[in-house]
Amino acid sequence: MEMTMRWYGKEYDTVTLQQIRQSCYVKGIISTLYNKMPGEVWELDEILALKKDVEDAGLFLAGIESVNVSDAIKTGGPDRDKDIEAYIKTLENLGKADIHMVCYNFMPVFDWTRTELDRMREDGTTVLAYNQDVIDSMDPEKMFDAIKNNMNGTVMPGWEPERMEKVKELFELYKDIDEEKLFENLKYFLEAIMPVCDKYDINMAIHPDDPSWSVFGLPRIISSQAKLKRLIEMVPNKHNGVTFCMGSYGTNLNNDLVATVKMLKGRIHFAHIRNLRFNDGMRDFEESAHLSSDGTFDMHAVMKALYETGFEGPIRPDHGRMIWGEKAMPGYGLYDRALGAAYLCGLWEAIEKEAKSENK
Ligand SMILES: [Mn+2]
Repeated sequence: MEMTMRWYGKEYDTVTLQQIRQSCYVKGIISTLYNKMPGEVWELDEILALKKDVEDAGLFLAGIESVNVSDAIKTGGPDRDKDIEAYIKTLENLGKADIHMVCYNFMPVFDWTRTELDRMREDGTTVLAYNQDVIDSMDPEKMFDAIKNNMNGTVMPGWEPERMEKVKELFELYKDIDEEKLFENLKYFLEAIMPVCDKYDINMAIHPDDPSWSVFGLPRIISSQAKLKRLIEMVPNKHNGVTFCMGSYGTNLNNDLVATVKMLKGRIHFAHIRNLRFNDGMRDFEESAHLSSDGTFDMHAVMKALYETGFEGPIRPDHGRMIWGEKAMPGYGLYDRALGAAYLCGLWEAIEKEAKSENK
């Protein structure tokens, strides 16, 4: 595996590349071109400029999160083919820049959903949290305002103001889209882009729905082992893979994380590792520290499953808590993600050394 950290670019991130490098545990950067709208082509020189920034800091660009998919592609609208053409051109330019992992999602209207961005824990740290009662009583159009007022003055990916101003229109756009239709549109998209992925060896890594169930009545298709099986079987190409986002699949306690990793052998191209603490079954949970004992998941078992299935891609500590008074984008401070990276590297080293000594 390659230990990485997500970085929001010079203009938006409170964390610098130099700070990330000094963590020592993190060698790779996951980033994107934040000025790009879905459907726009990424030019080669723009990609190379991002790559240069990262390399000048002594790090490497391990992949893109995300190249966003337009609503026309997700809904099968009139501009679908035009947008797919632009997407292919972008992939081609990424391939030319020697980038081989692209994360994306196929979620309608809302990206990830949380009801609190700064829930205070007993020790004074704050974390992102989800409460189903809040969602059940909320008008989806108010969701954006609730998120916006809690962003510490930053722009959260997936919650861009330009997009959220159009929430009503977006719901209208998806009104006839059910799970079947969404799967069909995803298949159409993947089949169209596979040739360019084959040519440049680009691993596509779809991000799961977060939380892994339907919110506000919208269809969500990347949420369980059965649906993941359908995804990888419907386009049987190794470049059609997934982001194993543990904190997203894990929101549904019925998802067996270790079994899911094993089932996805060879098709996990990117891993987001995070722990959750459940307070009221699945109706209320918060993003805990990475440490197994602070949350619900057995982090060692999941890392071991990744190791045993031969995972070699980029991995990143997912959201972190806000600790030591840091002011940053919720979930994306430096300190707790660095602690997470150190912990995950420690687990990996132990697992690897143990496996090698057993094989002697
Ligand atoms: Mn994730």
